[in-house]
Amino acid sequence: MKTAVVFGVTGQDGSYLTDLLLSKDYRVIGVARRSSVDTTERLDQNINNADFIIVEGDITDGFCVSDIINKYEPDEVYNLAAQSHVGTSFKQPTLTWDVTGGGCLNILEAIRVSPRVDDIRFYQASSSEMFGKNFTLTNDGKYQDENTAFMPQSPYAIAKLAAHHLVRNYRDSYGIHASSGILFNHESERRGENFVTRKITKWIGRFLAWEKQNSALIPSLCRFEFAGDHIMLPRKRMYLDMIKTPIFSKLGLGNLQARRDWGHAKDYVRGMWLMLQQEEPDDYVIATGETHSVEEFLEYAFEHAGLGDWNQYVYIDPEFFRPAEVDYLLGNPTKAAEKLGWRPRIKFEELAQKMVEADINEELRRSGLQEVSDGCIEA
Ligand code: NDP
Ligand code: GDR
Repeated sequence: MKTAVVFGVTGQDGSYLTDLLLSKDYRVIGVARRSSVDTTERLDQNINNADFIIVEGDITDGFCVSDIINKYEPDEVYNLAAQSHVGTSFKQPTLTWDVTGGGCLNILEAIRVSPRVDDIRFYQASSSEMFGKNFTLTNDGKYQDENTAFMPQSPYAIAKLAAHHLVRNYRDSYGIHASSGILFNHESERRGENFVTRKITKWIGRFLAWEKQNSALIPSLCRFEFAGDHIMLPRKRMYLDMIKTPIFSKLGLGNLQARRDWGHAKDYVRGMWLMLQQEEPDDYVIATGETHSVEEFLEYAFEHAGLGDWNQYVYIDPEFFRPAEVDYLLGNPTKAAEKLGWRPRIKFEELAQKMVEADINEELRRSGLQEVSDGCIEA
């Protein structure tokens, strides 16, 4: 039985990677940092699996990282731990540097000094954010691949790029089997709620549950009306007393023109695993090869939820604009397809559908309302 250590196990990718590795009969050691509240919600499905062990650890503590690697003697180590929010990295640049950059160095050093250095394979979660403003322009169009030069635009991307170069340097200098996956944005029903796709689908779920809860009270309700940054219920003043929360805040967003190459996290963790099954370590772009704007995601998600024109529900909040932006990301995953046999199974529309449906059902359930059945959402 192979053993894998997963740093960042409580995150979106950590949870999907754990599902995948356990399905392949690995023993998984998931490293979670100490927190005052439980952070293992995404791992509930595996918590009673005897092959899954959660250990406490923080990647900014080199001794702790070394102890874990020496104690559990892994065959594979995945570094998914990071301060992973680009917007937050502008507000907490030092912390981002220590966790997202320094954390990777701590793991590489722990592997380098381990007596089992030749038996350990390492995966680093690099990011398309490292390309920042840059792209490759050919007759086939504008995209990023393994040969595109990096031009990072945030403290997060700069920390990721430092880690990316460290991985290459440790591979070249010490012969460590270390690979970096340059992953483009990947989302899911388990995505953190302050990333833009999930923020949108979560809002839709909460709004529909709120609307449904109140219209259950008032059969003749004329839906709602719009006022400034709020949506109001109901039009008829006589019902106001019966309604607990007559107003609902609109969805505040920043730059809607940014374009991203969005895939599903479940596909992307398969790419991580495939990289570590190769004889030689290397770097690979993992992406869908499609690009869409935030506005297109909004349009699609609101349509699918049966809400129609998103413009009525959204306001632009300057708080969510970043000091520097990455405008255009479109990955070319040809190398991953040719060398790893990796291809995305879920693309933009199915991804958005899955997220919208999951959030509507979760919010309806939470409000004690009946869930909608697959693929038939009606507002
Ligand atoms: P998440 O933000 O969901 O997860 C990050 C994980 O890192 C969480 O488990 C978090 O723990 C953990 N973590 C944060 N700080 C520390 C620390 N000091 N010590 C130990 N663990 C820590 O990210 P994703 O799952 O989306 O992404 C996984 C990795 O891939 C990240 O490195 C991210 O930067 C990178 N990436 C992600 C992409 C995406 O689109 N999702 C694309 C490209 C790269 P806690 O739960 O306690 O907060
Ligand atoms: P990103 O993802 O920065 O690409 O990093 P995010 O979803 O945060 O932003 C995508 C784009 O949407 C714009 N945007 C908003 N973003 C957020 N979070 N909230 C808003 O209200 C909002 N309004 C507009 C952003 O400006 C941006 O252009 C993600 C993370 O998972 C990184 O860890 C990972 O490395 C990259 O993807 C690839």
